[in-house]
Amino acid sequence: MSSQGVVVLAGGVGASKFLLGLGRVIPPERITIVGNTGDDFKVCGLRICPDLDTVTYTLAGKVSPSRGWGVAGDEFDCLEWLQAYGAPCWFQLGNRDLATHLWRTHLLEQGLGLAEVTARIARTWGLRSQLLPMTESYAPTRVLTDQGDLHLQEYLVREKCRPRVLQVSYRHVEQSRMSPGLPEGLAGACRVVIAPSNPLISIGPILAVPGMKDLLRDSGLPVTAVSPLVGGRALKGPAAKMLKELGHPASALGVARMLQGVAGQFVIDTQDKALKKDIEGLGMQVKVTNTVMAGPADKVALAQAVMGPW
Ligand code: FO1
Repeated sequence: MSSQGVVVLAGGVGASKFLLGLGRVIPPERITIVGNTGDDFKVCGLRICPDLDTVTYTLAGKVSPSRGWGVAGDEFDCLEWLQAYGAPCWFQLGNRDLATHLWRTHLLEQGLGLAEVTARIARTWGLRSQLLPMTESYAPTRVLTDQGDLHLQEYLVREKCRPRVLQVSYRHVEQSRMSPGLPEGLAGACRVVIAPSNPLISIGPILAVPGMKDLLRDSGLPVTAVSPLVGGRALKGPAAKMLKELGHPASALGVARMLQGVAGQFVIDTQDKALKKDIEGLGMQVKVTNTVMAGPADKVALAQAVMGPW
């Protein structure tokens, strides 16, 4: 890889949209994606990697456009049969999507690492970028709430984000190691991008992998983050509610504070231009532009803004 590569830390839906745009601005082969696996989950013994799958399906043009996750046109009769057996079925797994989880679990049981398994699945669907899980071990994000300690997916999907959040933690992350391939990706890169993803449950787990922050800092590369909050609201997901309940400002400023010391450049939406000075006060360069990716042109324009000049 030439030194024109980009490493992107990515959550699910927002990150995937951004990656579609970035892949039109630089060749996709030059993009190394570090995917969050903190939202990984086990259903009937199957290993589900929602964010890795959302990135894969989106870049492959197979994602459900209405949901932003899962496979377009998928059907759910396997889930209906599972329900008849009494299996917990609040997590919607479509028939085609289940094939991915069956195959991933099978390969993991054969002894392959999650990085290799993810690469094989990505190759199957023609991804030209390199997709790496943040770690190969299982380090699920837990949400301590006023209704108990929940797996992230229980909080997000089963409880529909209703409980009040008291704490977010990344279980077993201290024992995890970053995936092979990341140092090489960084060695050929000219920039690290933190995609517009929830800082607590998408980017937080990636940065919590031991050595990750040091590796980014020691790379000497500019680290550019895109705010996932616009006008104090997340376009998708519970970022604003979670930040507020944990005592952070539910705004681009709150996100910038969480990324202080990691990102030196921050992209915020035009609706938030009043926050520019405060974020600059954190020692970050700030760019104000449209960050709402409604269509393909918006995605490309945002990727161009991120890539500079700064
Ligand atoms: N999100 C939901 O709101 N409801 C679901 O039933 C659901 C199932 C699901 C299955 C596979 C998958 O890859 C993603 C799925 N998601 C579902 C999305 C997921 O819960 C989250 O949006 C991410 O984990 C956070 O990025």
